[in-house]
Amino acid sequence: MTTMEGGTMTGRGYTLIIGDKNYSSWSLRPWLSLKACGAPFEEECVRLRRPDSKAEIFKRSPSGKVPALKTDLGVIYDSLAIVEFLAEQYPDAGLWPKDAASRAAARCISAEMHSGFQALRNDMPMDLISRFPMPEVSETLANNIRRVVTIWIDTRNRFGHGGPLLFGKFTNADAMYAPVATRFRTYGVPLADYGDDGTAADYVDAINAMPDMAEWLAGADAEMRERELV
Ligand SMILES: N[C@@H](CCC(=O)N[C@@H](CS)C(=O)NCC(=O)O)C(=O)O
Repeated sequence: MTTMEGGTMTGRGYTLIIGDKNYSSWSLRPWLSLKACGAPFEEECVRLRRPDSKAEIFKRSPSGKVPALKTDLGVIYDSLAIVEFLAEQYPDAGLWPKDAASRAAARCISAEMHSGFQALRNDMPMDLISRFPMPEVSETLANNIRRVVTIWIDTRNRFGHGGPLLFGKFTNADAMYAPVATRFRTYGVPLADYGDDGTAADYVDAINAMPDMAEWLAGADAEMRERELV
């Protein structure tokens, strides 16, 4: 079977290797894109923060990181590579916007998230079910937050007319920014202090209101309860 681009279409027997749903922001991203394209898939969770976590991940993912997507074409072991792969495999799912200018913008902001925002990652790690005060805000962290707010406002204003997400309907760009939206809620970030005119706060609400986010959150909650019992 071939895709429209002439590439090989997989048999769709996907397994997504993920970390704990409460903590693994990189796992959440391709999981959301898989849900959005309606691809049937199995999940396999490797518990993070355990003595054997690294060894267990290496058994499944050559980079020693999650997420990884097992397909009949091989293991795709990076979040951005997975969502690109899904966009190729499911061209009708709209994982990238159809219009070239929107698609280029979506790829830019997705790549920017994938390769940057180190302070945001380190100082405000994803912890879905918890609520924490803001950490001490370094200049780098403040710049990271300001940049995310700017990206969300610009993208919503330019491309977001068809719905509440960055390009209206769900795209891979929302997958890349969804964990940030949860972090802003976990740490109660006062977005107005970072240049928000209400657009970024609305976007945080829109992401957190997605049914797929609710499903992931329920999974995180269940896993955390199970952790307490062990
Ligand atoms: N660039 C990778 C980053 C993946 C990553 O850092 N994953 C974390 C979990 S969210 C991980 O595997 N940590 C375990 C470790 O490094 O041992 C991607 O986009 O998939």
